[in-house]
Amino acid sequence: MSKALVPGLPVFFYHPQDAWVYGEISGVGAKSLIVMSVDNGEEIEHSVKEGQIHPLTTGNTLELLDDMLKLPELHESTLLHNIRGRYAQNQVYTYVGPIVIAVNPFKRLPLYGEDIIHQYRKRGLENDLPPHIFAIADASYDSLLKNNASQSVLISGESGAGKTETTKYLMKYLGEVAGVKRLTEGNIQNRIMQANPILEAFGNAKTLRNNNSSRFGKFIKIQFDQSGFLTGAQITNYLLERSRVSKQAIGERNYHVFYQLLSGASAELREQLRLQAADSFHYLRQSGERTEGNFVEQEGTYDLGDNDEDESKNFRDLLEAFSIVGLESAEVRSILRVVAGILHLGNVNFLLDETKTWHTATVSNRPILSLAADLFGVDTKKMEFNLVNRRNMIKGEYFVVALDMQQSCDNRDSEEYVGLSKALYGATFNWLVDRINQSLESEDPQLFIGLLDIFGFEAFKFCINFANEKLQQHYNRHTFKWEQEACLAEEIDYTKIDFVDNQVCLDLIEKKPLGIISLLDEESNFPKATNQTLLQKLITNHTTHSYFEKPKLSQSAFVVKHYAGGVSYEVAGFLEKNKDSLADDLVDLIQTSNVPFIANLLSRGGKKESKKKTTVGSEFRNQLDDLMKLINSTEPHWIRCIKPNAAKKPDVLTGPEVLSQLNCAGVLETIRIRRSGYPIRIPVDVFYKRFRIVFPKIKVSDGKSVRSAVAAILEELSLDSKDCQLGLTKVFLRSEQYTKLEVMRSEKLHIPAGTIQRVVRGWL
Ligand code: AD9
Ligand code: MG
Repeated sequence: MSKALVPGLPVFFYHPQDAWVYGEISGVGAKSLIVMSVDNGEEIEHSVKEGQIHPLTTGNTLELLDDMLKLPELHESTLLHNIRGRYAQNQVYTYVGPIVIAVNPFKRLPLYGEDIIHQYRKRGLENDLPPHIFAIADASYDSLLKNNASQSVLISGESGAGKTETTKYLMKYLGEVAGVKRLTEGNIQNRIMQANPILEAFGNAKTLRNNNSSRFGKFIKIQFDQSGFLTGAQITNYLLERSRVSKQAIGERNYHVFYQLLSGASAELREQLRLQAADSFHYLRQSGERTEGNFVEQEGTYDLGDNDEDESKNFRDLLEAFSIVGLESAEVRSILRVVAGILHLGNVNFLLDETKTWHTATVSNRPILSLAADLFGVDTKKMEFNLVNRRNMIKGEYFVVALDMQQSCDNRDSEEYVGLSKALYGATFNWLVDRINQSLESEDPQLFIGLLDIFGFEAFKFCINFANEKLQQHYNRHTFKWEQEACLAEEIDYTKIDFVDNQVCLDLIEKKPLGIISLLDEESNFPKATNQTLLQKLITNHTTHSYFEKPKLSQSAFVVKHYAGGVSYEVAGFLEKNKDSLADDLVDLIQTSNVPFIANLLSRGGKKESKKKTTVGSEFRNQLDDLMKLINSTEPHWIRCIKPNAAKKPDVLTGPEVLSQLNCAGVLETIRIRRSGYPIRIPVDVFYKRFRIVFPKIKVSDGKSVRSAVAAILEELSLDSKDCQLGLTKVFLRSEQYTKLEVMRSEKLHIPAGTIQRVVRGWL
């Protein structure tokens, strides 16, 4: 047993349920230590192995800090202690330098009112206010104006961590502080905010992990003119989870809009759309989750509400949002027709056609089919024909092939294929995003603050992990590589930090022509390919790749070693999920609709015309490329959302879960690198201009260069090289030294304390 571990020593010890807990050594045994902790005033004794003890060597480690870069001692335990202690005091936000860690409170805190918004205005990140996401919003708005440069706020975290709520608060902040130039544009803030209930009705659903889970990713650009007035917004959406329309896991629900419509439709609308109780619709009743009424609030949680009354209100809110965003009533009617039509289509069943010799299918409940066909505005007979037959082109001639039960079901919907209901729903969602964008279009779209509310779920798990890998690279590069490279370029001494760039892993996924996505596409276009041939190709090409593994126990999976750990992908369903196309016959059918909105729904962007069909994988890769280009053209800010417990309860924080999220988000690494480097860098000329007033005797005019004048200033200050270094073009400083300099300058200028501004944010 180590000598240092003596009774009386304060320590953090690892506890399987709570992760790191504070205690005091009370006894030393041969193989373990006795540690006492206090919980609710009660002393508890633990037997702990030496390797699971982290002694507190600095006196004040238990103090809770706003900014974890200032933690006197850096370790998982101190980090968790800080986050946990603050959370217990309802301080859900904590800085890691310019990054905000946001722990979901799962209860309404009085943190977002207009008074609070105005407190944070013009205060940036350096202020004496408690850490807040509004400080990030303010810093980005300020940088947008000062540097005339677009910004992005990248919000990450697992499902239910609070990304979407955070995004909405940021939108609220920006709308509130930016204002509009002309009163006629006065309602642009409102229109932007009202995009949310629409997107959430159609794109969010109750899952086991989050009662209001976003089943798509989004990047929303809030646009400003050069004077900072709000001018508009544009939304890009990513990978809506369409499979939810026809199937949900036990305990989960379909998209909110279905329940809202059924609860909230007027008698007239119910009649027009032939609506019935929710549990008469196959798409709404299979998951066993409540469809109407009798929703019981679990103790201690609060919710958006999904009982009948709440859903009716949500429906009224949705209709109001449609109208504020500017949808015409004919458009709204058409959308609701599609939504209701999809529900009826889900009830269409097939049976084997006894009149045929082969296993061909026929529709077993024509009256239901005719309800769906009427709502879609297409001919019932034609619709039936197209569901159970397919036209194949062979040598320039069309042949009609009768489909079997499975193929007909695939045409309606099925786990892996797009099918008619999913295609119509997905297209409606895209149409809505386009329509909202039209309504929020800006005349002056140059400058924007982009808010990325990325996926916290795993629809096509492979694509989502790919996106996260990309974003992590951006984050790594920004935080780590730039730190190092900037120092090297400036020829200043910089302790090298081990840095692993994940480009090699990304190459495995996205590089052409042999990356996983390319091979997936190749197989998707090859008629005889199967998921097994895909797997074989992947193995043949990548078996020696350092980020690829063939699992020992499975013949049907491959492993990619992502930054957050290895993930095993079962290839079953890969080819099917990658195909984005609905049978041509069904597209043609929908185009014959007598409802113009519906007739145009599936032919957006002339996609159907192109010979080679796009695949989900390559379309996503392109979208992601565009997104990364866009983000790279902005000054980035990060908010890392943390889910404190899986039960969605307030005032509960489960240590191991939080720790693993902090690790995944790279928080520990960030602290290490930032603390070991120089967080402040100022170009020498800016430095000289700003601080020469403190040292009036040092002048450039005496034949000196600006840099040597700055060197003379630094010499006057006699700073240690640990605290400050002069690079070729920049001065590198630790925050404390910089603050001291600003104080000296303010004293010279007789600026009252407290109004010192940090001029350097743009260069950080
Ligand atoms: V998912 O990836 O879309 O499944 P998100 O977006 O990360 O997930 P969301 O923002 O939807 O999570 O938050 C989940 C729930 O946590 C919300 O419905 C609220 O009930 C709760 N939440 C989140 N943030 C806050 C907050 N700042 N204050 C109060 C919050 N409650
Ligand atoms: Mg969300």
